[in-house]
Amino acid sequence: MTRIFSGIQPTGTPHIGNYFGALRNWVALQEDHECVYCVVDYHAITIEVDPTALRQASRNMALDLMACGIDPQRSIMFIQSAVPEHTELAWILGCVTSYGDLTRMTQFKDKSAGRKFISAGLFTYPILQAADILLYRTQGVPVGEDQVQHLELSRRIARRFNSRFGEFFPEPDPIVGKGARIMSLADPTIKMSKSAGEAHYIGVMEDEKSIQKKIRSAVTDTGLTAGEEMSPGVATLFEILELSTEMLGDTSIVSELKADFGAGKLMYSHLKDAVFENLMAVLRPIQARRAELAASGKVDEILAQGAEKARVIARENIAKVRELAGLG
Ligand code: AQP
Repeated sequence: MTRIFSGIQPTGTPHIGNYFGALRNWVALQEDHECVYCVVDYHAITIEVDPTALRQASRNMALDLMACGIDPQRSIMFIQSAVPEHTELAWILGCVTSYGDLTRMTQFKDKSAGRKFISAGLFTYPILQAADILLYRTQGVPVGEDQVQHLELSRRIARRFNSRFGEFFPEPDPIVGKGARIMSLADPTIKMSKSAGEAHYIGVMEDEKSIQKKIRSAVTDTGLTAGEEMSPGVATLFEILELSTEMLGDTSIVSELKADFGAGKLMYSHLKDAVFENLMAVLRPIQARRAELAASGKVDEILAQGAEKARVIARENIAKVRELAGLG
């Protein structure tokens, strides 16, 4: 069975970009793949975070993942730092990674811009990401579009390791579906993300009133006449509507509103109402599940079991890597 790996940073609540771009694919892939899903706390410390808050955030993210549909009975779910083989492999892979390749990573340029202190960890982040993926000899990685460049680097790192030490790692393929780049509703020229600020994302667990307010104040345009090209803000609203209605199994409202748009008579308030109603119909059950899971108090036990299963694979693969690389 094909093995899948993916990770998410415990930097607050997941947003609907994370959900539509990655997490719902994580859930679907559980049906017929061996899935390994990780809360990547080593990645989170590449920038300054409060240690107590981080430990809690990792557990909260695990609860969020389960609420979204990750089933720890079927998938291996754990916190990255509980499997230290990730960092051991990262060192080894760092020795087959080209410095020039790292300097071309656009995410580093974006994330380091405007920072007073730029950690070496932020720069070498893609090597740790390659280690996360390759440690499980992963074949497929469901990600949003912003991670495709890093995945291409992981493939190059796997090739270099294989040619220097002997064939061992498969080259992981990106799995990129619809919704792989959801834009901010407050500024549809930038990606929906938490680091851009509160206004720029809708949290999966966010309060209904707050979601409604963000959708109502989403940037559109001053009204277009028939035949004009859709503005980025309106396109983003339609994308969220389409993704939500697809999940709910009835997309007829999308065709109706698109026909109105084509005829130049779409009222954006109708579009926004439809986005809010359908998005909430997707999010409400997830939010209800999240509340139940938090009350059950079992997250530590689930994560410990996940880490144990992950370590079985990790130990076996790191032993082989050490042997191939002449270490120990
Ligand atoms: N806007 C997005 N649209 C679609 N997919 C997205 N992903 C992230 N943003 C979007 C995908 O979600 C997965 C987890 O991403 P992550 O761990 O990199 O999450 P994050 O960095 O915490 O997400 P943010 O909020 O977007 O982070 P910042 O603010 O740091 O940039 C990945 O598969 C990612 O592609």
